[in-house]
Amino acid sequence: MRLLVTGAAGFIGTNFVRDALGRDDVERLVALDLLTYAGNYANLADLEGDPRFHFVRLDVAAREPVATLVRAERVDVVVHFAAESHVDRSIADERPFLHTNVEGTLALLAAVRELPGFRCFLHVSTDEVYGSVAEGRAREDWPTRPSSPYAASKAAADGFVQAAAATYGVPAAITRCSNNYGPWQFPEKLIPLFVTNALDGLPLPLYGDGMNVRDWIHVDDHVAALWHVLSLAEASGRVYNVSAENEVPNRVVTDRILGALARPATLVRYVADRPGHDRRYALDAGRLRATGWRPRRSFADGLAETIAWYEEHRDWWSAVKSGAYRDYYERMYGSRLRTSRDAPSGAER
Ligand code: NAD
Ligand code: TDX
Repeated sequence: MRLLVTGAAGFIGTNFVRDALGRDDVERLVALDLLTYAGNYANLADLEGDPRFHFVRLDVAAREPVATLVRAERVDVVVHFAAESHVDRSIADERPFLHTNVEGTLALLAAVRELPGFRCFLHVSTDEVYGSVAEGRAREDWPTRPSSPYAASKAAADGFVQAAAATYGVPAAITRCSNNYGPWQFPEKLIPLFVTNALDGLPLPLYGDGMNVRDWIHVDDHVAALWHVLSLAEASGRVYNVSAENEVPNRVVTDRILGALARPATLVRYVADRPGHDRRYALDAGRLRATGWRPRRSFADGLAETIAWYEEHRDWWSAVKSGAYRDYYERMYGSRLRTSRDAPSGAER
């Protein structure tokens, strides 16, 4: 494979690239990333010694440079992670989400449309496109009902990938994965934020009543699912849900983090809810399971290992949580924490 991995310096991209370079079917790996606030070159710097690895700092939505790059590198597989990925930021300003998630995907699709020998555009999407799942588990044939600007931008990108497959015959597959956790996750997302705050004795800001449910999967299981989908050679724009079918309310995740770190429950602060907050995500991964993929990590083991990783990598997250992050944190949580409670309003803890 001659791979182009976009968003390579982000959370899942980093885990994917580090895994890819351990495989002998990877002849070339071009890692593209704009290095926004969420991208961190330090995650990949030690890979520069591998002659197969080439890092390029580029905006994925820059059509001409992207097209030139894929031609020059004779890319035959694209794994497209590059995105603005945080729901709260999309509520504050949707424009970067339209640019990167939609225009970036369109630029890549245009770049590979007539590329000789091109085999697969693997579009890494999300369970959020289905919206809140009141009952049962979302299947791939469910309609998309995005609640946040982030989810709307991902659903739009999914549509453009399917349209490119149908209209221009671009070989493509789409994966929709549930919430990931693991090493190198930017500490704006629930698990790394709460682990690093708890390590520093800072408040853990739980939204609403803390009973929203997320379907958690270890990033290694997501990465393995992506390789599995690439191996299926099913490139007609088909969608595959990726999930360990592991639904956990946020309060329970929080209690487990506090328990693992032996920190007091008094760190938990109930804050004003996220607008449009999806109550529950739950995916049916039957289609992918039927092809032989299985998640390997239990949530108990995966979460314990992840917490240990953050304990051992304080240098990494201390650097990430300095500078612009402090302004972000104050904007996102400052006034909410000042009006927070130690129990959800009108409910039992
Ligand atoms: P992340 O925010 O950690 O990383 C995103 C990366 O994209 C960063 O390195 C950033 O610098 C880069 N990027 C942003 N804008 C860019 C641009 N214009 N050009 C080039 N690079 C740009 O995100 P993540 O959690 O690693 O998610 C990766 C992908 O997986 C996203 O597409 C996301 O929608 C999807 N996904 C994530 C999860 C999850 O739980 N984290 C679950 C399902 C799907
Ligand atoms: O401070 C917080 N307090 C809180 O209660 C944060 C950051 C989150 N939460 C809640 C909101 C959600 O119910 O925790 C849950 C998880 O929140 P996030 O980590 O922000 O993830 P989520 O909104 O579920 O979206 C994630 O999963 C799907 C990723 O950010 C997406 O990129 C992915 O597509």
